[in-house]
Amino acid sequence: MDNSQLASLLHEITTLMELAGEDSFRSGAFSRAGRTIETLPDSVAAKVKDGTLDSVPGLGKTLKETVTHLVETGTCKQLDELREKTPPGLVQMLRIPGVGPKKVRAMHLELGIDTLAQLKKACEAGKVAGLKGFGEKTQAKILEGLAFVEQSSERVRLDQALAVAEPLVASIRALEGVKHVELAGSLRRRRETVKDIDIVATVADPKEATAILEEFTRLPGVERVVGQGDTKASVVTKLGEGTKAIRINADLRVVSMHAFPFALNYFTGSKEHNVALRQRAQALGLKLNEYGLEGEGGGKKCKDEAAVYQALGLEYVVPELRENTGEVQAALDGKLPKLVDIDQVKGVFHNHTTASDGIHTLEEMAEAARALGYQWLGIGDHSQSLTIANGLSPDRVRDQWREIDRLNRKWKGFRILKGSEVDILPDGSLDFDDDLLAGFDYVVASVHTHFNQPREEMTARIVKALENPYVTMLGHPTGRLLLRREAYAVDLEEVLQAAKRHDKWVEINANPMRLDLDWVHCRRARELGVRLVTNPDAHAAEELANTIYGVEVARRGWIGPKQLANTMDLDGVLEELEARRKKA
Ligand code: DGT
Ligand code: CA
Ligand code: ZN
Repeated sequence: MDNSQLASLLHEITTLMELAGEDSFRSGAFSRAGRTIETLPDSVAAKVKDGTLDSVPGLGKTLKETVTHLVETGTCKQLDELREKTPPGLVQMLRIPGVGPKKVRAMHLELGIDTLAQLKKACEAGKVAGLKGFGEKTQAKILEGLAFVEQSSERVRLDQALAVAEPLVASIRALEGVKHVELAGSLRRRRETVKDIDIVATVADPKEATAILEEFTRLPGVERVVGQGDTKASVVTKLGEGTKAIRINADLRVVSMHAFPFALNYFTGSKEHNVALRQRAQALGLKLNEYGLEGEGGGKKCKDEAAVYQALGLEYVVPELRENTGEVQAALDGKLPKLVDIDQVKGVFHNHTTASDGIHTLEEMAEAARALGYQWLGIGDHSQSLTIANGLSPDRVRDQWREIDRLNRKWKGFRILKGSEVDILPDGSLDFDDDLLAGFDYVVASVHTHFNQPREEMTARIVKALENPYVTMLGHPTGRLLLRREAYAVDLEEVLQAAKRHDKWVEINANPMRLDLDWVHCRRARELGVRLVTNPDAHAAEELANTIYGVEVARRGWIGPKQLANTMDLDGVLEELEARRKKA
């Protein structure tokens, strides 16, 4: 069981406890433990096995027992009992915007509603409106929300949410009277998936807030209004059309100029980062919340977020780092890392052309890379055994090399690099023999088949591939497809250790559907001193721009420019690859 599976069981316990009406103090402990475990690079399951669970912070006696049961059996008594007594429909109802555990409980206890279908019927019959604290309006919202739940998945990918959120923010910025507007929430922190779009804005004149919120609900892309008050509006936005349309909830909060930095900071989160900031404020005798920072002499003025951190005696913490994984202490000590920036990327290694399963030619890909300001572009088409992706035979590889040499005579200060994305075969050997591999500038080794191998076998397979002297880097190390396909079972700690031992790089695949290595393990790679590299794995020229998503993962993982191989300039990369080949 990996950490994210374990965390989701803990979150499930929290949710079920809330639905059962249990004390929020008790249920909160499970959700906090889940959040902690999500951010740990080491396998908690392994800690259970070797009896070192004590090293996980914040687990009391009960939680340790629960975690042990969950790891050993996949469940625990408490979870079994909760699942037993909770109709699954109640959990689904929580996805209706504006409906929390209290409302679900009321509908369940007083109207006997157990399923979404029953809820729909009850709303249509007007029964829900009659419940204490509900009313006609709430009932209508629930009906609309039901349609939303039917059409939306629980979380959406970062790129999908940004595609909706960025134009939305630009439109709000253009509204008359709006002073500042920023994305907040997990989207601003650039998490790989998000639940919704959080936006915070401010107006010069508080009387204008209502008008701004009203205009917001009418912006293009807004499909439906979920709720609208004096300071906040919630809408459902729509991306794409027909059965493939994606619906994302978006909240706009309008606050006063004075409160803006505090509100932006609060709604950016994460929740855990906020808690740590509040503790820091308390230690200074101050009180921090979404409205301001209060001391003995009254409220402090902060002109922006940086000033808020300054008032707390902290270095400014960029949103990507706000996960309470040590950033507040580092900010206090003046030891925050210098993070890599997209402008520092000089090239990318893992891209496809029409020779395998890409849709643009070598030359088209190269021109697109030049347009992005890159100094070099690595091509890594698939290898021979991957026939579904039109993998290259050794002869076709040599044809491609000749074509690359020909093209490379055209440019000054720019080069195409000869690479391959070579398949790691089920036994860990590579899909090309060493003689051919020696002829490439570099080699990306990736797993594309036999995803169901047991964990030990998969780990050994990848470690063996990393032992090959011609392999430069490991491609998409877990094979996950966000919200679609789980990672294959693999011990990333062992893989990272092997990468360290053999001086190999590990890819952060920048395709927004993948984003593996994930940020948690980037943190671990950083500790181990394993060099990382981000690659868009572009199958079309425009996908080269996806590199930004990989850089965001690196930033969330505290990675600086030196540790990301993409920041080498043309001379640097040629020298580095030459040195590696000499060693091989
Ligand atoms: P998401 O939407 O699940 O991808 O993640 P977030 O972080 O955007 O979470 P969301 O949308 O529920 O709330 C946005 C921010 O608001 C969150 O990052 C921190 C703040 N916030 C929300 N609820 C609480 C709370 O109960 N306590 C504290 N301290 N902060 C909260
Ligand atoms: Ca959010
Ligand atoms: Zn691949």
